Amino acid sequence: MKLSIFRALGTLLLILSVFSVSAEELTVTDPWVRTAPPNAPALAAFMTLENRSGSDISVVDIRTSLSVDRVELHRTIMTDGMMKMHPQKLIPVPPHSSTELKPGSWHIMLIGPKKVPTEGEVVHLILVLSDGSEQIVTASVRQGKMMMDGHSNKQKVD
Ligand SMILES: [Cu+2]
Repeated sequence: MKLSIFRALGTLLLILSVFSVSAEELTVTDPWVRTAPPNAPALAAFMTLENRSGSDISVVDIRTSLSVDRVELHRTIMTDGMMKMHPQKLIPVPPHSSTELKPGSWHIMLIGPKKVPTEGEVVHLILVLSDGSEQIVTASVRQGKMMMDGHSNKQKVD
């Protein structure tokens, strides 16, 4: 009797591990959302994505617990001597390497927040990966440099 329960449990664990393979291959470190004034038109989220697998993984979409108009994937690139952000279709994480989302580089843009969260609050982000799997990330809201990466409150976010 006990044996069959263990066997059933083993089978269940096996099924669960098969379903979570892709999520485990992408490791997310230090997710955070940068503090912004209460009237900010957009918020930036950052984290480090590490791909431990031998194949390409990319983040193709983001959903969030925060009420926003939309979410975009951005990359800040130096253009004509100015740091400008460009919307991207995906954030690639090559095999056995990392992509760092940080000010002045790749980032997630939460556009049109109904209410800007304050320092210390948490924001849940769901990363939708290229293979259709999803990974939930809890980002804490904290201060970061504002002017380094082409974002300012005067800048148009579209
Ligand atoms: Cu941006």
